[in-house]
Amino acid sequence: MTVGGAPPDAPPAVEGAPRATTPAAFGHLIGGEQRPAKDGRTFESRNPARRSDVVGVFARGSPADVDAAVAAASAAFEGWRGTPWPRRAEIILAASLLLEQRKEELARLMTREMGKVLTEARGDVQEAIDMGKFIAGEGRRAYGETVPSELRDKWAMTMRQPFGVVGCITPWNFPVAIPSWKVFPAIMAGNAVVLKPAEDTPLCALRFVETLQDAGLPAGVVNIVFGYGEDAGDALVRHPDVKAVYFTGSVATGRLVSEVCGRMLKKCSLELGGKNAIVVLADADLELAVDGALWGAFGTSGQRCTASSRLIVERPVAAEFTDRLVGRASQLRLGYGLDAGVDVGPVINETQLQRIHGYTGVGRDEGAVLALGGEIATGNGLDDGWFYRPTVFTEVRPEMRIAQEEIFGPTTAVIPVESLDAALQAANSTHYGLSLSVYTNDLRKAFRAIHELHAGIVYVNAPTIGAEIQLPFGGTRDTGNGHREAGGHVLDEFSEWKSIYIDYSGRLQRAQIDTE
Ligand code: UN1
Repeated sequence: MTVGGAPPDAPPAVEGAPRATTPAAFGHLIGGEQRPAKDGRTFESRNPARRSDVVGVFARGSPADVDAAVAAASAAFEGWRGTPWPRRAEIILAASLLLEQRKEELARLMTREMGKVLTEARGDVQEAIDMGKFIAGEGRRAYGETVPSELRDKWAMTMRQPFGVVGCITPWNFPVAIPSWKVFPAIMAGNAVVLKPAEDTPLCALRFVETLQDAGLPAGVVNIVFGYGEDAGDALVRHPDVKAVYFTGSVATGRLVSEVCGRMLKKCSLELGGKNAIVVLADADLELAVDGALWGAFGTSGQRCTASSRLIVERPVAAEFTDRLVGRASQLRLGYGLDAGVDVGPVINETQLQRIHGYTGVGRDEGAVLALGGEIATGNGLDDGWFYRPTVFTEVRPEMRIAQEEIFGPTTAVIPVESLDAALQAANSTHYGLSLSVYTNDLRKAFRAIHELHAGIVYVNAPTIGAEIQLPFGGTRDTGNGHREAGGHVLDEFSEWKSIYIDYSGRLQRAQIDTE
């Protein structure tokens, strides 16, 4: 296998545009260089809107590749840890500015590699830019504390220290933003990283890390092993030299990651999805709520852990809300996200398509009313992609599986309720607790909802998607294990504290004993 870009017989790669030629081949990024898999295995990344379009062929990681990447990260760690915080920040800021320059190119690649429409892909890259700029500010902050000692002539203070080599495992739905949420703060704090991006979006991850290298990041500080969870991801989590693991993905995989980390006494931060709800109260601005539901449920084809997959509506306005929603959703145009006028792109792959369709059967069997969609979309140029029609179920009860389980597709469930109390109870009735929202013009009801909705993120008069990086991101219950990404406290996730005592009395002073 040749690595590092287009093979000799291929024309220069034009990202964002399908090619009919031999696809480019890419190796793992280890110690600043692309390397083929030790066992020579590869896998393809394909355009989900045009299955015949192969975005690239990638090294498929095995435990041996993970070993090599961790060794490269370990070798780079000491030098990086010793690099002053402001200098590390400058590199991150420079990478963010490069991302700004490359935003369009990267967004087009993203649409090609995972399907989200171009405007949303631009937003994904923007979220990474925001994260880089935000965290770079820590380079001249990252304050520790000076703390009074109980003894005379003794000084006490704290400082942050990195963990060492950390592992980041990221999903395909935000293929630049989510790696940035983990990698930028990890390296800001002085860690070295091995990143295992989702097998569906390897090239987005590579392009993201290349901006860091182009901005001056020393080789080996961030490494990538491509491939699948069961071999590369698992080996990364189990590696004894990986001191902390940051994972975004499914609850089932998160439990496995957490079990291994628990046994090995590693720090483990999990972000595991949601079954988010918009509550629409009878006094709400209904058109605003429909706008929000449409964006929250069908943006990114519903493939966000923040997606508005439940719409809990007070009975007096449920019929009108549903009619307007179905009317608007039926107008959404499916297609390739690089084509003008497309509102909704494909879903990521065939497995997901079948899973989403399977839930349509589940909803029907449970007695919910299918008001829109419920089918795989074909014709009009959609046959070569994984497209699913925006789907709306109505007359859904909170306990139904389609109202409890994360579908991760363009399917939403309208749940009529009789009161604010019933709405809040229904909203809190799943195992997840990522993002919940309420539409109301009644201040008292809004504040009651803010107080009682049990989630990591609550919105008022906005849908469940649209988190900004300067606030903590994460959720309660099975959405995670109590950690938050992003936000002003993010360095707490990526560093540990060192407490320092300096005794300048010149004599032995015993704490707790020689106090006056
Ligand atoms: C995700 O779906 O995993 O709030 C992340 C949002 C985005 C991030 C979503 N800013 O929807």
